[in-house]
Order: sequence, then structure tokens, then C-alpha cells
Amino acid sequence: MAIEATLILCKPDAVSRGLVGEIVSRIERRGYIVTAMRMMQLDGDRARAHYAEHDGKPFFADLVTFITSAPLVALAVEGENAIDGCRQLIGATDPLKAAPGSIRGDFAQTIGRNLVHGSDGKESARRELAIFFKDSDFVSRRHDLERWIHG
Ligand code: IDP
Ligand code: MG
Repeated sequence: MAIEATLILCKPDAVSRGLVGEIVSRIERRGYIVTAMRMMQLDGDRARAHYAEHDGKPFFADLVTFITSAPLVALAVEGENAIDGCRQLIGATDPLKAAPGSIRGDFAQTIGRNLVHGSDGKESARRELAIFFKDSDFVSRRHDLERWIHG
């Protein structure tokens, strides 16, 4: 088994459009388990740390401005291959390229307002989860995880 934890953000556009429930519902229905959840407004330092890999790109300043502009909902999500599985649920970065049936493919129009963040690998998941959560924020849902995986 490759149980992974990943960071999911319902970005400010998802919160303001009332899509948090829809997004969390899709994640839960897939069988992934929420082990931490938090609504917060991100400060600039955390936003720049979270998006550090994009520092220097033309859209970086707008991205930081947007992600800090209003509350978001951060989730730690666990499950078998949860990192790639959640990326699949979320869809391609550009909503025009995101498949219908994915969150971005169903609800988003532009790359700058694409509703959701999902970590793209194990190392980034570890790094990003630590930006949003401390150890005591996580609950253990081992039994729920096992039930989903083994029936
Ligand atoms: P991801 O969210 O699918 O992992 P990344 O390439 O990591 O995509 O980019 C992070 C976020 O930055 C994207 O979700 C999107 O909101 C924004 N972004 C990425 N590329 C562009 C761009 O070319 N123009 C404007 N915003 C962008
Ligand atoms: Mg990314």
C-alpha cells in the first residue's frame, strides 16, 4: 500500500463561489480521508513559501495577491496514491485543458481562478502540509482508511 498525504486548498474563488462542499464531497466520494481541515486567510510570507517554486515567473505576484485576498480552506487528505489521485480529480492547471468531470473542467474558466490546489509530489506534499498544519492538527483515521482500501 502507498498511503500518501497531500495538501488540498480550496482557494479563495472556491470559498467565495460556495464550492467548498462540492470539492470536499468529490474528494470524500473518491474514498480519500480528510485528516485536517482549516479555514484561514493566508499571509504573504506563507503564500510566497507555498508557491516558492513559481517565484520569478510573470504570474507570481498576481498569484500571491489572489491567494491572500480572502479566506481559503486547507485540507490534509490521505489515501492510496492520494497525491496523483487528487490531481486527477482536480484536473489540468488550465481549465480549458481540464477534462469535463474534473473539478476545474466542471467549474473553472481561467488559469488564474482554477479553484483548487493539490500537491504535485511526495516532497512538495510534505513541505506544503507543514506550511498549513502543525502536527497536533492531524487526527488519526487509520480505521477509515483501511475500510476504504480493504472493504
Ligand atoms: P497546479 O496548481 O496545477 O499545480 P502550477 O503550475 O503549480 O499548477 O501553478 C500554480 C498556480 O499558479 C496554478 O494553479 C494557477 O492558479 C497559477 N498559474 C500557473 N500558471 C499560470 C499562468 O501561466 N498564468 C496565470 N496563472 C498561472
Ligand atoms: Mg502546482
